[in-house]
Amino acid sequence: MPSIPELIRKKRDGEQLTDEDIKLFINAVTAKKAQQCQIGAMLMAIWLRGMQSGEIQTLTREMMLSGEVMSWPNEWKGLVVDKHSTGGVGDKVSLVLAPALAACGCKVPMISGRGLAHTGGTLDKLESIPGFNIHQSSAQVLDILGSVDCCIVGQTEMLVPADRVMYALRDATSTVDSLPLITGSIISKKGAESLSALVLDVKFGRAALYKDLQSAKELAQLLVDAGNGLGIRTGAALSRMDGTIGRCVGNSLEVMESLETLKGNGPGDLMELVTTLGGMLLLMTDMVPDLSEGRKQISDAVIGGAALYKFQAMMEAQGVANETARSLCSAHTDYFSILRKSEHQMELEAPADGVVVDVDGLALAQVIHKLGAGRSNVGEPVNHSVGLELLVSLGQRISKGAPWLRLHYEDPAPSRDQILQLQNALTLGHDANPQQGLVAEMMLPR
Ligand code: IUR
Repeated sequence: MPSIPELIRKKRDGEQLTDEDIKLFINAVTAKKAQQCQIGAMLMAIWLRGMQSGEIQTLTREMMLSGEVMSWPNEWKGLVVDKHSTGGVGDKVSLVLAPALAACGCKVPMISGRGLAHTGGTLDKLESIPGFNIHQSSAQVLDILGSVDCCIVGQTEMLVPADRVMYALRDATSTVDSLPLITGSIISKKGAESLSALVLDVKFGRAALYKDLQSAKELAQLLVDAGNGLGIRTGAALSRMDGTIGRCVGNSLEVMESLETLKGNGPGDLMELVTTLGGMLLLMTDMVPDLSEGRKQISDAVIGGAALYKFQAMMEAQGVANETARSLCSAHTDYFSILRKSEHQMELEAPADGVVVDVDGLALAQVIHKLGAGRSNVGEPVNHSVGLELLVSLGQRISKGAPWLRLHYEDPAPSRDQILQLQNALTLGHDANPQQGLVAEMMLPR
């Protein structure tokens, strides 16, 4: 049996690791037999030398097997689905998509994450709803899926423990941005959910992890191959992430916009993503004959109110008081009587007459992150009330002095530089640019 230093040497020198090598290493990580420095050295060797597709496949499988793998009743065969996004600004897709899929007959054990760098996290958003409990055991997830068909929860202690160790060390060793490590981390957790189908929203653009379509496609292909390799029907959408998704960014504000979407008043870009990703999942589970029927069923579930009903039931099942859940889902909700409103708001004005040709989502997200909407270190609290509302859309004509952005803030107040950064995020022109769809390409399993 090779020793851990021998495995590190092999990868360091650019050799391929065998299935046995990878299994041995992941077992040592999980059993805490590998020293932190050894794990760090292996991560760096993988970062530098990369991995062949067979190695990535084995890494993903062994990581998945490092902990509990969920199992579902036989009657749910073919129906259990989930979505993963590589992270965006104002990305509230999960809050609308999970209940919409449930309304279409799927079972959705959605395991989500917290905010990372400038991107928000679904769990943080949901925790801005008083009482919402993202901590649910596997037994509770099974129970909720039995009655409500969807839940959105955090990763339990038992699920993919190897990823927990490796992820923390990746941060500490500057090895986060390694394609094999990203693939193993994301897909092992989806594998442990024992899914029938998975759709990946791989973003590209200014506010995404990968800036250009080509590198996003490379990641998407690795993720799709690894998912299919585990027996999950896996597809991906490559979606543009330059501005914001919808008009609200920040935890409470995004919950508000999600609820409005579930009441049929959603912005077009959010609806495009929800119907595309949902339609792909319905197609991959053979619930519909083609993508356009899948899109239609998801859209009907959102517009017709069936998804809102599921969201209300999910909130109640995850700890929200019935009265609160009912009130949030009623026709004329006073959202700020339930969700916390920031103490201060400030409106920024258009500096000239013109047409909105660009809004820099990254610049906006960076400012509200610093004002408390996101966290800089794991475990820090976030201020759910901090965020912003865009008051204009791309292509809209606006007059000098008209408000275009409302900032919600508390302590700290925005500095002069931060206000300037927000103001510079708006580009005005003479003519509207032709609008491009958000989804540039789709990859569906054969
Ligand atoms: N999300 C994950 O679960 N794993 C990763 O490596 C990244 C994001 I980057």
